[in-house]
Amino acid sequence: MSLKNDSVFFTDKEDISSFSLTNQFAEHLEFILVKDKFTVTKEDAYFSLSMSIRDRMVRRWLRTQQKYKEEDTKNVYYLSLEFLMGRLLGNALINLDFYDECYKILNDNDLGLEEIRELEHDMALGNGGLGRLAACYLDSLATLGYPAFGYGIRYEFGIFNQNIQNGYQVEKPDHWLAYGNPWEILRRELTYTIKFNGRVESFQDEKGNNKFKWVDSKDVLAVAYDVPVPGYKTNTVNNLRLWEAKPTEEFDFEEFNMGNYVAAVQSKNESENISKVLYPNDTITEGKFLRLKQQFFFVSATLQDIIRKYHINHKNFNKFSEKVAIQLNDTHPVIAIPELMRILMDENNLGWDEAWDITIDTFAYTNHTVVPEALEEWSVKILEELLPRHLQIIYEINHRFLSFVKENYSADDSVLRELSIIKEGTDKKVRMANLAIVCCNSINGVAELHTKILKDKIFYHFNKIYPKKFKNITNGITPRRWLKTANPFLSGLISDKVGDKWVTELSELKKLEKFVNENDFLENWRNAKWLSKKLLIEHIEKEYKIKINPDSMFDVQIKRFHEYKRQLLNIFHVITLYNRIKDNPKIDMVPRTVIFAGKAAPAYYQAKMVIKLINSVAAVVNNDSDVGDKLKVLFLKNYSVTLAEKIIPASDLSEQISTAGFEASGTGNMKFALNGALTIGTMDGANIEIREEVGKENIFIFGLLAEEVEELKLKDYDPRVYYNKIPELKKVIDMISENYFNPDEPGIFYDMINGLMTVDYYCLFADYESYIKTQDKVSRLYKKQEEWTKKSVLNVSRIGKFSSDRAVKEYADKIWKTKQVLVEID
Ligand code: F58
Repeated sequence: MSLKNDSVFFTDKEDISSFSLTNQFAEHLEFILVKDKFTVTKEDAYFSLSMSIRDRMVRRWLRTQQKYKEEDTKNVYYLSLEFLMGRLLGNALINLDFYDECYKILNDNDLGLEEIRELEHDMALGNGGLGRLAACYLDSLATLGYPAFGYGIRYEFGIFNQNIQNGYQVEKPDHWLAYGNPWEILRRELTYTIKFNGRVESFQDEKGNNKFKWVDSKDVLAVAYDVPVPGYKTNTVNNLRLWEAKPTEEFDFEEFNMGNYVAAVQSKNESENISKVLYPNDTITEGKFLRLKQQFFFVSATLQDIIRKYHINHKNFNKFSEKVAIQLNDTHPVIAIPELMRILMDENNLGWDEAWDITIDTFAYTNHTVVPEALEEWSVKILEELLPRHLQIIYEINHRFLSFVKENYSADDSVLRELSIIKEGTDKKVRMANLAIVCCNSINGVAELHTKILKDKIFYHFNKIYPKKFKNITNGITPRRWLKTANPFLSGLISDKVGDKWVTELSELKKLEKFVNENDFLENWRNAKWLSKKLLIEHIEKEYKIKINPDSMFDVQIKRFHEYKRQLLNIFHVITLYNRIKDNPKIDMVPRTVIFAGKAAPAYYQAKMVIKLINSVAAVVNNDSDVGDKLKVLFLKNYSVTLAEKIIPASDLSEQISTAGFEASGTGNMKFALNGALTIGTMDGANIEIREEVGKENIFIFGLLAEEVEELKLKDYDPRVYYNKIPELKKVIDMISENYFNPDEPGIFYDMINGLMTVDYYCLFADYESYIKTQDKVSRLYKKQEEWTKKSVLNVSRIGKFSSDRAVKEYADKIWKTKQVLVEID
C-alpha cells in the first residue's frame, strides 16, 4: 500500500536531527516508558537511549531500503541459522558517531555511559565463530554499502548461560528478551505460511506434463522482526530479518470447545517451539527433528520474502539470478535449494531445466568445518515425513547428477557412492554438503589451508568434476567492533599517530611500522595495553574476588570448548609451570595469568571434563602459597561477545593451538593480533596466513604440520612413547591420573587420561614438547619488554588483510557480482 496523502510523514527535507538527542531521550523516558525522575531506573536509561539512537537510524534505514528498490539492485541474502551480534548500542554509537554526545548527555544526568552499556543483554544467537562471522560480515556489508540482507531465526533463547558449580559447567536458559528488545521492529504484515508434513499429489496439466502438488500440510506462521545494521559513518542501514514462529490459529478450537483447554494450548506451543531455542550442539544431525524444522521454517519464510521483493520490479523469473544472490552459511540453510526448485516448478509452473538454471545461478555455499562428523546428514525417513516433496526433488537432482557423472567421467562405483547426495545403508541419509556442492555455483572454504583440504581431501572427487566452483575466501573481522569500540586506548593511540582512515581501510595500519623504533611511541603502546589490563583486572576482581598481578603476562585462550582446539594442551603447560615452581619455589620466571573462557556443548562430555580440569587446577594453583603471583589460572564463566571485547584488548599472548588440519580458519586469532597480542599457534587455519603477513619472527609457531599429523596417524601413533620419553609430560599425566587436583572426586579424569594414553586423537602428546619449548621462548621474550612491544606493533601494523571489509569485497567480486550503492540523505 502507499498513501495518496503523505502529510503524516516528515518530508525528506525536514531535518529530524533538529530534535536534540537530549529531547528524544527525555521523550522516550516519559512517553514510552512512563517514568519521571522519581521512578526512573538505569535500565530505563538504557532503553531510552537505545530508542533515541534507533530513531536516528530510522530515516537512513528507510532510505536505504527505498534506494535498493528504486535502483533494482542485485541483492545479497546472507542466510544463517546463527547471528552472534553481541550488544548493539555501543556499535551503533560508534558507527553513527554519537558516542561523545551521548556520553555527555548521560554524564549531565549523573549516569555513566559505560555503566548503561553494561545493562544491555547480548544478542547471542549463535554458538561461536560461524555466527560471529555472520555478524562481522553484516557490519562490513553495511559499511561498504552493499545491498545486503541478513536472514535468520529470532530465537527466544540464545546460546545458554554458563554457570560453574564445583568446577563443572551448568547450563541455564538465556532469556535475552525477558525485558524487551529496543532494537527490533515487529513487522506483523510480513507473515508467511510455512508448510510441513502432508503428502504429494501428482497430476498432468493441460499440456500433458507431470506436475506435483504438496497437499494436506500442517502449517505454521513465520512473523518478521527487523533489526537495523548501520554502516560506519555512512547513510546505509541494512536489515537483519529474523523469523518468529506462530501458530496459524491461536487455539485448536475443536479441543477448546470440548473443554480441553490444556491440549488446545499445547498445539499452539508446538508451533512456537520452532523458534524457541538455538541448538548448542557441536556435532549435530542425528534425529534432531526440531532442528530440521527450524532450518526449513526460516528458509521457506526467507525465500517467500525474497520472491515477494523480487516481484516488486519483475513479472517473471527471467532475471531472478541477476537480482538475487543467496549465500548459505554452512549447510544449515541448504534445504533452501529444493525449496526454491519446488516454488519455481510447482507454484510457478517452470520446467525442471529452467528452475535448475535459476537455482544454480542463485546459490553459493560456505563450508566452515573439516570435521567429517560435523557435516550434516538428514535421515531420509525424517525428510519423507516432514518435507515429502523436497525429498522427491532431492532424489531427482541426485539421479540427474549421477547420470551426468557416469556419462562424463570414468568413475567407479565407490566414487559414485562417495559423490552421491544419498548415503545408502539401512538408514538412508541425505548429505547436505553434497547437495550444496551439486546445486551451488560456488563453494568456498574460509582460509587457504581449509580450502586446500576441502579440494584435496574431503571433496576431492567433486573438485575434479567442478574445479571452478571451489574458491577460497579467508575470513575477516570488523575493525569497528574489535578495535575501535572494544579498545579505546589502543585505537586512540593509533589514530593519533596515523589518522583514523584505518577504521574502514585496515591496511592503513601499515603506517605504524615506521614508528616501531620510537621509544615514546613504544612506551605509549605499552601503556595502552596496561590500561586495558587494568580494566579487565577490575572486572575480574569484582566478579571473582581474586587478585591479579598487572605485570604478569596475560596468556589467553577463549573460544568454544572442543577437543581439537586443545584447551587441554594449554592446561598441561600450566601444570608444567606449576611443577617447576614446586620444584624450585624461588624460580625466576615471567609471571603469568592464564585465562580461559568458553562454552562446551551440553552433551559433549569430554569437553565439559576439560572445563572441570581447568577449574580443578585453578583451585590448587591459585591457593598455593609457593606459587604466589607467579601463576594464576582463571576460568571466566559465560563467554560471550561482550566478554571477548573486555578480554582481547588486555591480552598479551593469544593461544591458537588446534591440531593442525582441524581449525577451518579461526577468527579469534585475528582479533587478538589486531589488539597487539602475540600469537602462539600451530600451522592451522588462518594462523598460517597471519604468519605470512606478520612475519615468522613475530609469531610463535610450533607443532606438527597438517600433513605430519596425517602421517603420524598412518604410522600407528603411540602416545605412550611420548609419555615415557618426556619426564615433564609424564609428571603432568601422572598427577591428573592420581587425582592431585581433585582429591575429593577421585577417578573423574580416568576416561580423559585413558583416551590420551591409548589414542590421543588430537596429538597432544606429540605436540607437547614443541609447545612447551615455544612457551619458554615466549617467556624469554616477554622479559625483553622493548622487543616484545616492537613485535606487538608489527603484528598490528601488518594485520590489515584480516578485515571483514576485504573478505566481503572478495565475496562480492568473486561470487555475488554485486555492486556498492551510495545512499544519500538531503
Ligand atoms: C567455525 N565453525 C570454525 N561452527 O570452527 C572456525 O574455524 C571458523 O573460523 C568459523 O567457523 C568461521 O568460519 C563454527 O563456529 C559452529 O559453531 C557450528 C554451529 C552449528 C553446530 C555445529 C557447530
